[in-house]
Amino acid sequence: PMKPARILSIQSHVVHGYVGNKSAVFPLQVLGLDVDPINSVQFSNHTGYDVCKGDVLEGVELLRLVEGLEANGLLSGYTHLLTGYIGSPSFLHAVVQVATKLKALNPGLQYVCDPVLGDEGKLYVAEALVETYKTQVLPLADVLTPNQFEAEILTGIKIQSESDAQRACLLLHAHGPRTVVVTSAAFRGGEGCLHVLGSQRHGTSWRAPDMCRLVVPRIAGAYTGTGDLTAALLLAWLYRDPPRGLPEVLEKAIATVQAILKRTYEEGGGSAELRLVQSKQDIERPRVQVTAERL
Ligand code: PLP
Ligand code: PXL
Repeated sequence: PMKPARILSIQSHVVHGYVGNKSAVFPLQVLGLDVDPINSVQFSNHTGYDVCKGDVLEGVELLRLVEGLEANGLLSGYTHLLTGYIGSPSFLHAVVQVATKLKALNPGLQYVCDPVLGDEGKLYVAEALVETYKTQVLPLADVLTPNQFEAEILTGIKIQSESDAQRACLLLHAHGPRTVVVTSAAFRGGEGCLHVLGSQRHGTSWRAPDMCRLVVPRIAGAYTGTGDLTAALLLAWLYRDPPRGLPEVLEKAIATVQAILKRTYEEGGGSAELRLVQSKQDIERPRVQVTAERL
């Protein structure tokens, strides 16, 4: 019997729509994991709309909430920390302090870090965050879920092929995380598809990590919150630990992402909010269409 999962999820809240905690909490709950959300911002909607209003939590305010949890003895029960988009260096520093404290209280705690820096060649956070991620966050992270661009920024490796992505994973492992999933990568010649690359280092040995790949059709449209959704599903399936290990984790998480994007495309025409609530069954019982190959 597994220890019941209790996740501290530090992510954005939006009143309307599904990014950050709004796209992570529901899938985690549907899969039976207990999640305590801390909202790092509260915005009317995601930043891709014409107007976005709301407030940002300061690092000291995050630390105050964590102090309250600690004073009631509620910090020691967490099995996972999940973090996503972080907008300021001071907030990232506070997250580093929280991760350090949680690990001191529970050495088995898994920190699942989505190092949100940008996409498609564009950085959308302050440059100063990159160095903090490299030097302070990576050593604490157990699971890292960069996209292709984020893996490039964190490693300095230009990723144009699968072997480039594999080299990037090796370098990321060397800085801390035992599990790395490059959640989407596009290579020349493969225009209509996206590659997902998973890599898992062995406990303490020098053996080469186990790697696997999944190739899925790219679903037309521009969606926001997909990365947040993917990281949450990977956390849940890693925790559930299916028999075939990482390849099966990738298959199940990505099957759900694809089902949700397909529904969002069909019902919303390619630029809508994720059809998350409508996809409850695809979260509970992903129908795997594409299998992951071991490399
Ligand atoms: N991740 C996966 C696994 C996908 O299949 C897709 C689209 O098909 C996306 C993400 C969305 O792609 P992006 O957000 O990179 O445009
Ligand atoms: O999905 C990343 C994300 C998180 N939080 C906020 C966002 C976005 C993407 O637009 O606007 C507030």
